[in-house]
Amino acid sequence: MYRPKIVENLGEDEWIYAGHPACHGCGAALGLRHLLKTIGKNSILVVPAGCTSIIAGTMNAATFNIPFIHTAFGAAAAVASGVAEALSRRGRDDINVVVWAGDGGTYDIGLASLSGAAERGHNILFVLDDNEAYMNTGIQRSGGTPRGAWTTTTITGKKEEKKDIMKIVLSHHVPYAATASVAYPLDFNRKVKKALGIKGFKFIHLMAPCPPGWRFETHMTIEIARRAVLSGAWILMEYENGRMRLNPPSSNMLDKRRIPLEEYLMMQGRFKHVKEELLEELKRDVELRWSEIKEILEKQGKR
Ligand SMILES: Cc1ncc(C[n+]2csc(CCOP(=O)(O)OP(=O)(O)O)c2C)c(N)n1
Ligand SMILES: [Mg+2]
Repeated sequence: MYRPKIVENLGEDEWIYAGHPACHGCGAALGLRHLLKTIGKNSILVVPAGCTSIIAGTMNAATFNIPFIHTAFGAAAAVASGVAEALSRRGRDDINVVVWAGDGGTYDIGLASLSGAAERGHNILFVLDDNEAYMNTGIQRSGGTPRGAWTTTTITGKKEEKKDIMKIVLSHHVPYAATASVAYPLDFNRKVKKALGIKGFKFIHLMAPCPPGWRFETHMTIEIARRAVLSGAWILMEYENGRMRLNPPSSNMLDKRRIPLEEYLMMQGRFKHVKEELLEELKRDVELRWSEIKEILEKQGKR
């Protein structure tokens, strides 16, 4: 059977069965496949309400071949804290406790429990599966929806900027935090492995495009995720003990070697109403983000 090399590099084992009910082209299903290949069977996945609650299977069907806990929408990090502490008391430091939460379950309703778990420093890997809206309930805006994006509750485009969740997480002094993308699975794999090797609360923010919610054809998921990175709208980076590093290809993009932002935005129906003035504003948002990154790197260089 033909297998793309990239998947071979992540290993032969599959912990997510074929035939699951995710939409065609679902970025989250792909991210989960790669995540589970990396964390392996000695792991417990903790998942709040969201698309993954459905992908996990209904009635007597199960999609994941590892232990899986469904939690209330806001509670994933609190439940994972309890699981991690119980395992620790039993001396079971061989089991990974991994939260997989949507943007609604992280930026919004799950923020208090995330903050508590991060501040207490429980031994958890928290993966934010960001599809930039409440997709499971019909594409409502979240704090993670970017400015300009259409959703069913922002029909003329969201007016507010995407919340900077990374800054919030970093304010808890966590030992490891990174961004990742489903278009760069080996980078994601390396970051998950690295996080699992560190004790305490770790955070990975994974960009996972959603064909029905972002309004694009199902075979375009990877291309769109890749263009998010190549246009500089999504930046691959990692923080270890508060020190930031950019990762390829973002690490080569400080001098603006990027594709035009519209080559990312205009592939998606959710941005099709965006005209010149708003496009300029969205470009300014991206530039502002990059100038902040430059400033952080320069300050670090002086230390
Ligand atoms: C307290 C509460 N409010 C609302 C809901 C309904 N609900 C279930 S999933 C969901 C949206 C989840 O969005 P997100 O976290 O972004 O995950 P996605 O569906 O996009 O994967 C909502 C509003 C709920 N389950 N519990
Ligand atoms: Mg979502």
